Amino acid sequence: MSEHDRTFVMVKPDGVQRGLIGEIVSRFEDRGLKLVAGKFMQIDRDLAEEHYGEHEGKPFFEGLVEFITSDPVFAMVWEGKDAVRQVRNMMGETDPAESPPGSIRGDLGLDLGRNVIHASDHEDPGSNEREISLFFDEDELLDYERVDEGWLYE
Ligand code: IDP
Ligand code: MG
Repeated sequence: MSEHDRTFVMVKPDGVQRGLIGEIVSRFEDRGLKLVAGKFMQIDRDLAEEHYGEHEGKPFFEGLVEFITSDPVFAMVWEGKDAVRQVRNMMGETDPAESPPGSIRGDLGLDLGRNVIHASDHEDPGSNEREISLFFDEDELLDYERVDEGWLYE
């Protein structure tokens, strides 16, 4: 399994409130990615500031922290071949308006500040591991085989 990587994904408060957890989980399951951890939780300010630390000082930072801590989120870890890049491609661009139809943000969102989902960035190597360890303990990451794995990979 060493050629497979893991990525951190989160349905943001707008996605939870709009009843989109199932839709979003389905897309990753259907793609063949494997769910290895999941947690329904409300993020506190410390965790939010650390998670979005790269954006500290930007004009949208305070609003982003307030939004992400305002209501529950669904945090997950997904595993698969090139998972970090595949999930970013499925997610679309940061702005839903720039996201193609067929992508999660392009199908389910309209506004930059309410873009439904977070996923680790393949252009920021190591962000996946950093984000996974911020949200999950090692023993919460489950190691198992999906029954269809033999048909998903050559
Ligand atoms: P990403 O979520 O596509 O990785 P980032 O640039 O890392 O995008 O920004 C993190 C989050 O901050 C975005 O998903 C979005 O919710 C919010 N954000 C980014 N830029 C803006 C902005 O200009 N106005 C409002 N919110 C923003
Ligand atoms: Mg980002």
